[in-house]
Amino acid sequence: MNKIKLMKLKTYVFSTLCFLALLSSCKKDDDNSFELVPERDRTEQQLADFDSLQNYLKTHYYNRATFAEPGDHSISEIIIKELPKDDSGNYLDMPDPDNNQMLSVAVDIDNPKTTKFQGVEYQFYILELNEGGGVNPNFPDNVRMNYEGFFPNGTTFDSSVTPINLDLMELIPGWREVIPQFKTSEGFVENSDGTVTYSNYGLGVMFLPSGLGYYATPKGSVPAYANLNFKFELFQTEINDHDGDGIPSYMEDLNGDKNLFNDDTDGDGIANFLDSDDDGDRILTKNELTRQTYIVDTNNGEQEPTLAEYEFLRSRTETNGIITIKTLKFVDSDGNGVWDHLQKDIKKDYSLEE
Ligand SMILES: [Ca+2]
Ligand SMILES: [Ca+2]
Ligand SMILES: [Ca+2]
Ligand SMILES: [Ca+2]
Repeated sequence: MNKIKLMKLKTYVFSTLCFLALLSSCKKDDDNSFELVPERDRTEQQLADFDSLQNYLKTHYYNRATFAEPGDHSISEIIIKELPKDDSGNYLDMPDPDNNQMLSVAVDIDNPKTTKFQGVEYQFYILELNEGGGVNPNFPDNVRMNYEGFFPNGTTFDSSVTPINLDLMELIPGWREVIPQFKTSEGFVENSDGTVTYSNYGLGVMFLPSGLGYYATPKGSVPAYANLNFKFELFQTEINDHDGDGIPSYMEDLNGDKNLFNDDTDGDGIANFLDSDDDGDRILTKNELTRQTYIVDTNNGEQEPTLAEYEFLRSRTETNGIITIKTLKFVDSDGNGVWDHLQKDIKKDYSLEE
C-alpha cells in the first residue's frame, strides 16, 4: 500500500518537472509554430482571483437557518444562491433574511484566512457549519470524507457519492490548509445494510483561489486559473507515514512550512517524507530510532502510557485485557542537538538490540 502511494507521488513529482521543463524549453522559432503559454505570475493571478472571490461572496447567500437546527447535517443540505436581479441586471436584496445569510457575512469577508504557497501570500475563506467532535487531521494525513466541488457559477465539477478515502498529499494545496482546521466525527454506528452513520463530524465549505487549486493545469472539467469551492464532511483520519520509516509524515516537515517536498536532509533529491534513510548513512531511519515496549494489564486497572513528544506508535495489540504497545523514539546519542537519523556520522542501529 505504501509502495503504491510512493510510486504515485514520485510520478507526480516527475510529471510536474517535465511539464515545467517543457514550458521553458519551448521557444517560438517561426510564425506558424505552436507556442505554449507560460504560467501566469502567481502574485498577479492571486490579486485577480481574490477580487473575484470577494465579489462572489458579496453576491451569494446560503440557508443559514437549516444549520441552526439540532442534529447532524449533510453537504446535500447546503444551498448557495446568487442574489436576485432586477430587469437591468442590478442586484436586489437577499430574500428571507430570517433564514438566509450573505456569504460575505458568514465567512467574515474582511478577515480572510491566509497562507504562503510557492512564495506567494494567499487569501481564502472557510464557512464553518460544524467543527466536528473528533480530532484534527495533520496536513499530510489520510482522511475519509464526502465532498462536492463546484465553480462560483454553481456548476458541480466533482463529487463523492459515498465516503471516500483520500491522501491529503495527493490533493490540491487548499485542502491541506482547510481540512486540518476541522475535526473528524465524534463517533459512528455501523448499520445493518453495511453503511456507516457518523455523528458530529466536521462540516463546511471552502472558497479557494486558483493558486490553491489546480492553478495553470486544467484537470478534468476544471479549466486553468479557476477559483474552486468545495462542500465537505470530514469523518475519519489516519496518520500518514508515506515512506514507512516510523516517523509520521507531518513530523518530516523540518522547516514547518507545510511543504514536504523541500525537506531533504541528505540532499539526494528524495524528500524526507519519501526517504527511508533520511541522512543517507545506509542505516534505515526506523533503525536509528530507539524501541520501547509497554505492557499494560488493564485487568489490574493499569493505564496506557502517554507517549513522549518525539515518540510514535509502532504497533498495538490487545489480548485478554493485556495491551502491548511498541513505539519508536527519536534519539540524539551524542547530545549535539541533531537527531541520530538526521546525522550522517552516527550509525547506531537499534534494531540489532531486539
Ligand atoms: Ca533525502
Ligand atoms: Ca523519512
Ligand atoms: Ca540513516
Ligand atoms: Ca546527534
